[in-house]
Amino acid sequence: MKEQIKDTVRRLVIGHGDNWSETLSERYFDEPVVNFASADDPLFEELKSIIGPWHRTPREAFEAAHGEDSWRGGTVISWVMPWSKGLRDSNRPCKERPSPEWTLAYYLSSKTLQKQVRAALLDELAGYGHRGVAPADAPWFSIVDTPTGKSSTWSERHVGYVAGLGTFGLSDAFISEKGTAIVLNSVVTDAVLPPDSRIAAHHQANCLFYATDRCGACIKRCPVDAISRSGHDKNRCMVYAYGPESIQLATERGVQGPAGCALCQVGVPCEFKNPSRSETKGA
Ligand code: B12
Ligand code: SF4
Ligand code: SF4
Repeated sequence: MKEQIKDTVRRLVIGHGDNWSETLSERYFDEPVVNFASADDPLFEELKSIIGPWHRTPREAFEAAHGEDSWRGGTVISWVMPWSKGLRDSNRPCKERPSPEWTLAYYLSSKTLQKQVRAALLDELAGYGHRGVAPADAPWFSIVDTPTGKSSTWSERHVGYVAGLGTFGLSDAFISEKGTAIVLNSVVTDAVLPPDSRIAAHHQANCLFYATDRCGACIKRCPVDAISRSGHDKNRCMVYAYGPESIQLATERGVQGPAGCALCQVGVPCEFKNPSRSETKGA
């Protein structure tokens, strides 16, 4: 069944009508990488301390959709959607704002593609007799204000970490085997499937800064100094990537919403691969 689910996610992403750029003559997204976590992995409960008590467990997510005591165990399916080389090439020379192609790709993927892929996957699982929920589309999903910046009730990156898809970087970005120029999605299902293992030594192991004491390339890529050796300033990043000037630029580009940014996710060693796979401390 795992292989069927992987094939389904690949088909849904690759075949989606919005996964094509006329100007680049290329897809926005390459083939996704799909992993599985046991929904009862104790790490999901620990996320309430790591992130905050507002973060939901898979069981809570499922029971909010299907009723109290409906949970009999299950799986979280988490997937990485890597941005294509053409799209990354378009954003790499940018020093101030993202390329027009990036803005359009960000808009299409967040407004339609991701939502429709999650819904279509849940439909396919229902065909096999399994119930599920897409937390990102649930009525309880929200972005939460904290003193250090925005958080959420379902963090796709932390879920990806539990599923063994990668780790966090100095810039806060999630570094997968397909790098950091990615989008992450997940659904919870009551299908009980063997989980993938977490091979990373710790939650920052894929980042060269933490693995080797070198790098910091993302610091230089950020136009507003939101990244430093002490990490990522989320508030500064948010104002730049989603604030009024970004919305104005998106409007000029014919898109409703912010223009996005992600300059720290291209032109860096972790752009399209896990850079610490062959480089470890002292190696
Ligand atoms: C709120 C939000 C933001 C906020 C805050 C980001 C943040 N760091 O949390 C702001 C506005 C700054 C932001 C900016 C951007 N975002 Co945003 N954002 C989100 C959103 C909606 C929620 C994030 C969330 O819940 N954070 C929770 C907090 C707690 O995470 P955190 O502080 O980074 O977590 C740290 C600690 O938990 C710590 N930690 C400490 N101890 C331990 C122990 C363990 C075991 C673990 C696992 C972790 C851990 O590790 C983390 C890193 O320091 C997600 C979508 C989603 N639902 O997940 C997208 C998301 C994170 N954003 C995304 C993107 C692409 C962007 C932008 C590029 C903007 C754009 N779209 O153009 C920038 C990139 C910023 C950056 N350098 O990473 C992608 C991430 C892609 C990636 N490779 O990481 C996401 C996942 C959307 C998606 N579906 O793909 N975003
Ligand atoms: S550019 Fe270097 S320091 Fe920054 S997240 Fe990537 S590997 Fe880590
Ligand atoms: S997304 Fe843009 S503003 Fe935010 S940290 Fe990366 S480069 Fe800086």
